[in-house]
Amino acid sequence: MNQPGTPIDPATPEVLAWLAAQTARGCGRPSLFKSMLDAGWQAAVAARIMQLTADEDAAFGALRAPPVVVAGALPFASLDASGTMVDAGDKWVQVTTHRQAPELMVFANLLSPAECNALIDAARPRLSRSLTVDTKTGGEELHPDRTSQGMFFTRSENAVVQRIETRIAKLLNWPVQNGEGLQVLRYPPGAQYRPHYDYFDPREPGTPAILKRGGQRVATLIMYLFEPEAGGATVFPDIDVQVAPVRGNAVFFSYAQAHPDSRTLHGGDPVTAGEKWIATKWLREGEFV
Ligand code: PD2
Ligand code: ZN
Repeated sequence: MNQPGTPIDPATPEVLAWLAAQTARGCGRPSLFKSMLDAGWQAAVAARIMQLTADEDAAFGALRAPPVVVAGALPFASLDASGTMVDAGDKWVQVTTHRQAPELMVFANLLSPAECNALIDAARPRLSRSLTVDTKTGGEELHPDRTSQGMFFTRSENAVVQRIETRIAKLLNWPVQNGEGLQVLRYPPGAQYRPHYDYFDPREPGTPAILKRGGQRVATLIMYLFEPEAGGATVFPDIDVQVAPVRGNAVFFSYAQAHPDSRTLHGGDPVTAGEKWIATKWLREGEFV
């Protein structure tokens, strides 16, 4: 096995010779791909070595390893006896929407107006055009799917951030240390966040490097800090859910599988008037360092 991060070309002469020999024996392309997976090759690497066409890639999908299922528990909110309230430590929070498969909740007034303002004021001077994690390298890149501006707080960076992180940890039964730093995004008019998954695609070559900092993402909490005058809903096309960006409210969803079967495809609709501000907390399997 290659050491993670070692930039070597996996298509060694030995592998290419083996592929040629199998082909000469009459072994078909699907069987060849399956043999590589059985021998422990990652699907994305095998696909690259075999130079699969887009059609083959789609057709061989069923041969790939089953979705990566995150072992162990997931973040979750424990409802009280009424089924509508959750204890978040320093306050009780009302659940206005609750769905399963995927687990999804909308919380009302998770943040106070003063907390929303404090995050915006601290974030504003540090905004820059949003980056996303580059799944090819594990670094960061400017991404055309995200036309907002953003910044990251470090964990516990100031008193308000610390208070909110402690509240989220209690709300979702998940250790503070397993959370990434809060990300704040500002969407000016016209900005949007095209539909995507928040987990890191196991087939991407940069994913092993990303996962070293606490494993997979297993849940997302998007908190609305400032309401646009129009547009800006968070949408989940696979489950036909739209969440209005109401100031202080938040939407939570978890994903046990780093796979589209999680049905957690989601995006931010374009803001059509005014500005939208959010803070996102992504939760990892393990301690985020
Ligand atoms: O701002 C949103 O509605 C949004 C949509 C999709 C935020 C995120 N993803 C995110 O922060 O991951
Ligand atoms: Zn997202």
